[in-house]
Amino acid sequence: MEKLIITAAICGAEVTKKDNPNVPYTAEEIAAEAKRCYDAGASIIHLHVRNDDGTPTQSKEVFKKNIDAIRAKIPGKGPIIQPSTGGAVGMKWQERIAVVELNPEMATLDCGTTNFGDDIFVNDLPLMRNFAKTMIEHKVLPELECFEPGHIANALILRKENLLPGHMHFDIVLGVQGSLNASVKNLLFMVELIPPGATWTVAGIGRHELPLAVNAITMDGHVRVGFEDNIFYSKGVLATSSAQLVERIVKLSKELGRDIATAEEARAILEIK
Ligand code: KMH
Ligand code: ZN
Repeated sequence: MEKLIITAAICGAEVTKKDNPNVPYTAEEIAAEAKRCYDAGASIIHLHVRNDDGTPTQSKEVFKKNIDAIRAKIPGKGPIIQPSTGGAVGMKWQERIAVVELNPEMATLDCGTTNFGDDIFVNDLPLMRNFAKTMIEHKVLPELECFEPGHIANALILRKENLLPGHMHFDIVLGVQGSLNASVKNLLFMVELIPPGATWTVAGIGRHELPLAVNAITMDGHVRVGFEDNIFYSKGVLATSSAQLVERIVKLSKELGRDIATAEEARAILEIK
């Protein structure tokens, strides 16, 4: 099997220190958390950023401060940093996409509108085309976030329109309230829609993170864990760091006979030049 790419989603836009005091907010906290996850075996850092009071922001300047802090903490080329262009529900598309101007190696491209708890997370096809074009201009590899099967169909529309010319890497997010629920059956169904040559990772929300991750390890998929998706290590026990969740995936994957990709190996798998 291909080596396992572990993405650490260390911060998110919704979870707060009230939910888990270990959620990082400041650039210093985020850089330290990114380093812990990288040292534990994560090759991609999925990045949201916050104002110092913890409110989510898509400010390009704040992203730059956080990315610089991560790069300063980790010697060498370090992890693939994958900023979010999803941001938080309700943000304007102009603010969401601005981070791509920093030319990160990857960024998320959310592939369709979905219910998101009580809210609606808006990603219509014109917005997707606009984001995909901007990523082409800045040579950024999109991570195709799909919350339900129709989102994969949307990505394939963009592929046909030549707006996703590079390697296709899908992130199957299951268990967001109001969107497709998390089950192995739904994961299988989504995976079967993914075209040959593409890769995929799974992000199970809450208690679904671990079982879906273990299934992905055995299915030649990849895994995302971290506070954005899940704040617990086990029932009722808060995780001390997203790195604790990464460490467990490393342990389980090795037990299952699958080695962990370094950041350089992840770049090769994802065809990031
Ligand atoms: N915070 C969610 C509304 C992404 O990073 O692209 C969207 C999200 C997806 O987290
Ligand atoms: Zn995100």
